[in-house]
Amino acid sequence: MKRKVAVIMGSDSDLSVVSGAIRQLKEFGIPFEARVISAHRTPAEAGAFARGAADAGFGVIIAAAGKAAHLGGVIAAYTTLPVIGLPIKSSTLDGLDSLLSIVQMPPGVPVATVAIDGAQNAAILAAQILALSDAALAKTLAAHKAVMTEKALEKDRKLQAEAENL
Ligand code: RP5
Repeated sequence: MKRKVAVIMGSDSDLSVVSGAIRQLKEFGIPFEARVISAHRTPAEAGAFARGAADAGFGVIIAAAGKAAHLGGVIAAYTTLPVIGLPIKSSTLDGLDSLLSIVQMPPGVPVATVAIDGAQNAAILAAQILALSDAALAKTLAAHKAVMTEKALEKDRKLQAEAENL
């Protein structure tokens, strides 16, 4: 069975950032479901979702949240599925509050945390986890990396040519 990625966010105001993860999952052809679930405003839903996530066919959960961003931690408390925390820059503290709230988990309950607003990396990391048991997806990821490498090499070639003319 092809496992899905859950993309959950604390508020719909996170979507402008989280959409980057959704677009990347779509590009990889990975099935996903997107939800607004809040650790603070809908804690019962958060617990129920996390407890049922594995049986519902999810393989990885991306949890995006800002400010006192407890969503990933609460989700991770209720499931053994890998949880990827995506800190959102949604406050006057420039997202540092979100980052620290997500990354500083106590021993025993990890949340794999990407950069502030690092939506694309959240999706790529989720894909890499699923690719451990999906050879076709592993090939897709290798191709994606090869394209990225070629783009960077092209930038290097271009810069070297431009530097000659400075
Ligand atoms: C967090 O509070 C959400 O993840 C969002 O980043 C932030 C602000 O939420 P809203 O007031 O926009 O709903 O829980």
